[in-house]
Amino acid sequence: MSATTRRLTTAQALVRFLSAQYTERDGVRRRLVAGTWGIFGHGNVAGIGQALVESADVMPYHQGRNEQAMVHAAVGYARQLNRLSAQAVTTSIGPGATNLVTGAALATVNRLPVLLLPGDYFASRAADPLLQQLEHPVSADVSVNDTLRPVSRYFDRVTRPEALIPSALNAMRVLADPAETGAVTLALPQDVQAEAYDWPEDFFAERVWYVRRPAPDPAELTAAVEAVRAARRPLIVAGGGVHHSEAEEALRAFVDATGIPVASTQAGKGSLRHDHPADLGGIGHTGTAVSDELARTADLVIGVGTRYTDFTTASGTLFQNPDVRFLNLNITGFDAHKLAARTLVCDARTGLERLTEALAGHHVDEAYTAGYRAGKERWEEVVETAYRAADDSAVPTQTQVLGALDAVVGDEDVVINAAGSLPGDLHKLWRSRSPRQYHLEYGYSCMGYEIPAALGVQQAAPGTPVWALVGDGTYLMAPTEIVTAVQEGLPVNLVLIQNHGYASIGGLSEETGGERFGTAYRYRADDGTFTGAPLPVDLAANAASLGMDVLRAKTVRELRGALAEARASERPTCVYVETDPTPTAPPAEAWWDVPVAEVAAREPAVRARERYDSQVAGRRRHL
Ligand SMILES: Cc1ncc(C[n+]2csc(CCOP(=O)(O)OP(=O)(O)O)c2C)c(N)n1
Ligand SMILES: [Mg+2]
Repeated sequence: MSATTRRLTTAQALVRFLSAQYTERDGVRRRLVAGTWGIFGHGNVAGIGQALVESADVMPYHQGRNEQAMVHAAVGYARQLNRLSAQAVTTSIGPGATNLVTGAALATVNRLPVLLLPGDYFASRAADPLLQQLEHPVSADVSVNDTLRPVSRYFDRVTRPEALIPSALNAMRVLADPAETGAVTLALPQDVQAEAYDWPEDFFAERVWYVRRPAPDPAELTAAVEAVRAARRPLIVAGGGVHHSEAEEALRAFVDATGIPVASTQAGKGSLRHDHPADLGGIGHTGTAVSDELARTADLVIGVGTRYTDFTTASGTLFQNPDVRFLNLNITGFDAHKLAARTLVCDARTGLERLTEALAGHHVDEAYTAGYRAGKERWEEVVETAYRAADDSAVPTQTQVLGALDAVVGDEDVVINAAGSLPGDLHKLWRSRSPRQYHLEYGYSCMGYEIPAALGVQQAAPGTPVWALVGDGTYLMAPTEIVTAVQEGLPVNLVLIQNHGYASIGGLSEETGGERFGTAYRYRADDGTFTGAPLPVDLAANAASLGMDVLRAKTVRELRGALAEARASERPTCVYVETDPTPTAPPAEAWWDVPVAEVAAREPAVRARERYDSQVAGRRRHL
């Protein structure tokens, strides 16, 4: 160990430290924190901000417009790179910091790494209360940054310079740990950021964080192999862990060897290519008929890297075989133990490889494979019907928009979406051609993720066509990073679907007795409801005003042309399309629990409750 020291501020030391951190997996080394997004105000302008100027050669800086959006961009980046590289986000104190909360929750829910560096009050308390400081009357050390604790996988407030050393090391450990990763927050009191300290030189040495691939425990593996051999109707549920682990090849080898079919969650879709004979598409509430039918009768459900959200289990109603058992392969014990499963707590790729070896010679019955292949063919017809427009000169429906996009994209394109009616349509219909193509954020389903995430994905995959698909409601929630795309010359594509409000929640409201209340973007009518004419907004003009090229498509034919033009363009381009609301999406194949009023004065809610009670009766607890 060298005894030399370097005199730097805490902020300068942190930026230097971050620039020397690397991950390594499968022999590939990457920067752990590859860049820093930032919006400056007091709390970071003279601390981290000054440090970033000094370190511009080793720490790229990206200017954002909204703190939440900067986190989304960083999350998109990390997901595209299989969590092997992340970005940091620095903010001022107060509102800049609390704007991080939604992004942090999204990162943590989806198990995706992001480093958050909000400014904080003076550790010295020399000038309390600062502008934007929350004074908690009975807990003097509480600041607004404490709102980040429940949504962070690691949190520290660095109240002295030297406390940065353990804190920064722990932050890297959590960011790079596949079982623990998520949002990591280092709250940085602004006086400490500017304070000088004699840092041991070794703090700045290059450090490699190995992203481990733990193998299954031998006893767990033996039990798992027995369970698979005994199963007559096994079904794999592929989750996001397959992608994070880059286990797609291992999954395909397992499936080719055993004939066990794969249904996927929103995060797991694309684990097998859509045209693999054992790929059944999405599962659960937004799943395909063939997946959900198999799920109802499966005797062994093999979850690989899945969290089993209510969309996947149809709120506990999907897996109806009285003898169904679960086998969960997951890197976290927490997820592996869900549904009282047999567990394989290990890396997805390593676990699948070991299972394939141990099951050599095992294959499911031909009658079973023939059955699901026929079901898959029937569903392909459903997709064709939903995609096809009888008349090219007509206004497209939403599924016809997806059909037009399907016709234009290549294998490498990335399609990003998070909320509205698109996630359901995409989960049922999208034909994923490559592992990274289907980028659905459905852990947090956060309106406004799409556009900033497209920036992060584009930064991580230069030269790849990237599409953010958004509804009008989602667009209005967070169009800000269009400006950033223009500034950075990121040629992202935006498909903006105008249907005058929340089509998805409108439909849900109708089903659950809410009578579409408050879900349309319309003028207030004489009776006080928002049922007047649609609002005269022009979102295409809005996107153009932020600097995007805009192509307006009125018909299916124009849409196809516009999508092709956007894909070829080297500028950020928005394809704007107003859709025909005629429903052309296949209906849900499984339920989703949204509790309905048990007593109500209005008839629609009374009827909805009757339907609700009959669905609830089908819920199972798996023990
Ligand atoms: C930040 C956020 N707020 C609220 C919701 C609840 N929500 C889910 S979808 C949706 C409406 C989306 O509207 P739009 O983008 O126009 O898509 P459409 O439903 O019309 O397809 C809402 C409000 C959410 N998912 N995220
Ligand atoms: Mg809408």
